[in-house]
Amino acid sequence: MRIVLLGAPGSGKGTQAKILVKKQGIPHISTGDLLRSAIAAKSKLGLAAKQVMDRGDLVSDEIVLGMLKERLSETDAQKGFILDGFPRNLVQAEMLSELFAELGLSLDHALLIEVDPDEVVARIAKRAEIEGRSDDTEEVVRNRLQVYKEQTAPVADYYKEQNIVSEIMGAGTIEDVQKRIEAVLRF
Ligand code: B4P
Repeated sequence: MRIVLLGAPGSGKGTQAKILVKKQGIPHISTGDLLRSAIAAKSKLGLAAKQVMDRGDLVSDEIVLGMLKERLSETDAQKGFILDGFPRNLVQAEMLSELFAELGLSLDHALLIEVDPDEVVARIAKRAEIEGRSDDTEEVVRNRLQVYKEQTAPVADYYKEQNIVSEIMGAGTIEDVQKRIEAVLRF
């Protein structure tokens, strides 16, 4: 199964993806995690990405697509995957469609997790206290939400035209959201 998770920062994409990995037996591929690993490895790419991420802006499409292609070519991704954080804009959505066409693959589900913006800010503030991520400060989170509204929200419409979007209410506990996702995937 090939799934794309869509939703604002803090909507629970990464959180739900980690649970789905266990249930579906397919890997979780997060472009945010791939970028954070590049930063931790202090690679040239990572250093360039860090400056962009610390502002809450999007890293260049070519860099992210390059990393993603490499990850998708690994053995564990051949049986399917949960894509988290990609595509982040319409250009990336088109790049993904082209890549899938080349590989003869198709997407089964685009799950759009919907959460109220105030809830998102509160969740990320809580994570900031625990993890101290440099892009989780209030000012940067507000920019990430603006970038989501302008650049990422249209991706849901792109997939709606393909009739593969399921809207998931992201309010409630992590378990509540998980149950809603499972109900959709059963069909
Ligand atoms: P990401 O790593 O994708 O960060 P995110 O949007 O905050 O999502 P994440 O998955 O971490 O959080 P979640 O909602 O699960 O991106 C970071 C940056 O990387 C971007 O700003 C950008 O610069 C760059 N980037 C990534 N992909 C890119 C791309 N394709 N192109 C260009 N740039 C890219 O969870 C948030 C918090 O909420 C957690 O603490 C969690 O515990 C909590 N939570 C989740 N569900 C909850 C619930 N139901 N109730 C209460 N709390 C909940």
